[in-house]
Amino acid sequence: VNTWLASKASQHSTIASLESIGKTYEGRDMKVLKIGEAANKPAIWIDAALHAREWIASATLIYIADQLLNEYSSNANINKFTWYILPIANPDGYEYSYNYNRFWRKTRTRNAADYRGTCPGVDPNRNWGFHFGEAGTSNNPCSDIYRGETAFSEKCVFNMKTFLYNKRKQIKVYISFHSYGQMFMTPWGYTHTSAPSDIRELTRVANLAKTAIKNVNGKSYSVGSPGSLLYDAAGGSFDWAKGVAGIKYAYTLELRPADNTSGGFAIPASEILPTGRETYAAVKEVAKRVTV
Ligand code: VAL
Repeated sequence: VNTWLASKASQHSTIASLESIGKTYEGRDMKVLKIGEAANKPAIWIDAALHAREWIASATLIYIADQLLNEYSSNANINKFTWYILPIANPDGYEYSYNYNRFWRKTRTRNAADYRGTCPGVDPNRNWGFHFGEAGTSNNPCSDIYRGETAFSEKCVFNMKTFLYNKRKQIKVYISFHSYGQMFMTPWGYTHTSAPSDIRELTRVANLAKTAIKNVNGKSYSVGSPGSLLYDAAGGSFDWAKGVAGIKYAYTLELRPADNTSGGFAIPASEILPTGRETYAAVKEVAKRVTV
């Protein structure tokens, strides 16, 4: 992925550049592709595979990056923004999922609270510093929703939040790609009993994106908060983006498939392109509807 990103950045060097936003616990660079001219336009951030096993999220974002590079100069809804693209948000976990355990979700950090040393890893979507440690998180290092000792204990999460916080005035849209479930999620993840004050606007845009997805291959997405569709999940990235960084349009997408009977995390490769196409339509719809 990093080789591909580097070659794309040099092929499109007038509008693209590649930057490391820091190193992971195991020392891997986290590469963000920036698409846009030097001028400081409002920005859209998209990340994928914060959860290691959700490979379709990375593949989809790589497809979208390619399309954005091709269309940037000719599409006004795309080039009104600068784009920040992080295709692998948890590279240590991704590598582990790739080589050792396909269904690994967390980071690979050694946990101080894990005395036997048998349960590495923190859920990087429970490790953000907004309502940290609340509903839908665990203090058990062996749990797949282990939140970590403290907020931002995970280097990959810390690196992302530092970048996002520094650019919070520029970034208007935050989107995190996960799988699976076919859901277009709005904040808050930490509770299902309250919503942000501008939830109507966030839901309006999400519903337009949902229609854009349906129009490509007929796939149905549901729109709502994690707690209304699935379960509460405090300490997630999009809650922090909205609640602390003040990024108005903050979304988490659960991509294909709808359920475990149709592949779960191990979705067939034949679905990569269709997923890429319909998700790109959703992203373009958001870019079109967000006024800057
Ligand atoms: N499935 C995601 C998670 O568990 C959502 C709920 C944000 O982190």
